[in-house]
Amino acid sequence: MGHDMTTTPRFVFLTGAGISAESGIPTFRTPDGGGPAMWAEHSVDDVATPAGYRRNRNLVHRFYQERREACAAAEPNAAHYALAALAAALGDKVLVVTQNVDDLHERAGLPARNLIHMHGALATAICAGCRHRVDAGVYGDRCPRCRDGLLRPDVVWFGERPYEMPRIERAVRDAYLFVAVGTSGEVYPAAGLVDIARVHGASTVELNLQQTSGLFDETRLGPASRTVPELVKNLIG
Ligand code: BV8
Repeated sequence: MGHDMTTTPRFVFLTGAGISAESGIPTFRTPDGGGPAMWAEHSVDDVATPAGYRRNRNLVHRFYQERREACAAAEPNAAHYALAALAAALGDKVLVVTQNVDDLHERAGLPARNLIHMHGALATAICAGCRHRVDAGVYGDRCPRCRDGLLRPDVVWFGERPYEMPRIERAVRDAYLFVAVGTSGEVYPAAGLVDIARVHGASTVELNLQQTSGLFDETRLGPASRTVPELVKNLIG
């Protein structure tokens, strides 16, 4: 999944479920008008942990297949497009680290080299045995490479190591500006990135509907579809 970054990113964005809320994709913990929060409808233990997967693979496959379908029916919003425009203007100086597994950043035009899915992606499946990754794939199918393992959601569950942490931490350490968009800051190690940014001298900004913690230099309240384009306009004029 990795791409070597020829230039050290200076503008690092951490996005969470809130950036996709206005695209109609439910967030995890905060009912955002659209419908119930995701974890209000499904037990985290049953659908987002390795133990839950071992207990009932079909339930987990259905949960992620439903989210794939919801994601396919959703469209990127102005916040996703604004980050793609920023990357088009500033190239490798921009890195978006998303906790989201939807593909709305990609569909808004953000290049793969400017994006890290630290919690995985619905667009790919991975072999539970040999970790071979395939595009989409049908969960539960035999792995086309080892023919032994079964394809599982390519998603980082609780208790599993998030993807590309060394690259993410390096970028956050070197950032001028660290912006958290639409995340509750409840899940680690993602929620700890702002501390690393601040300790290494970055300016830190939170874009959210509500302030989540006092850890940011600045909190700008409002829907991401307004606050992200405004901030991008500040950055590229
Ligand atoms: C790990 C799966 C170790 C994919 C998810 C300290 C250090 C390290 C770990 C831990 C720690 N303390 C506890 C832990 C364990 C655990 C954890 O953090 N638990 C929490 C609950 C206490 N962390 C882990 O298990 C992680 N793994 O640490 O492994 C390790 C190390 C080495 C080797 C082996 C193991 C793994 C965490 C990843 C879990 N997977 N998802 C999926 O199904 O999607 S997490 C899940 O929550 C999502 O992926 C999501 O990314 C994440 C966070 O949610 P948010 O994106 O913030 O969404 P939320 O609904 O919470 O908030 C939405 C926000 O948007 C709100 O603030 C709202 O106000 C705002 N909003 C809404 N609408 C808008 C808006 N903002 C702007 N505009 C709007 N329109």
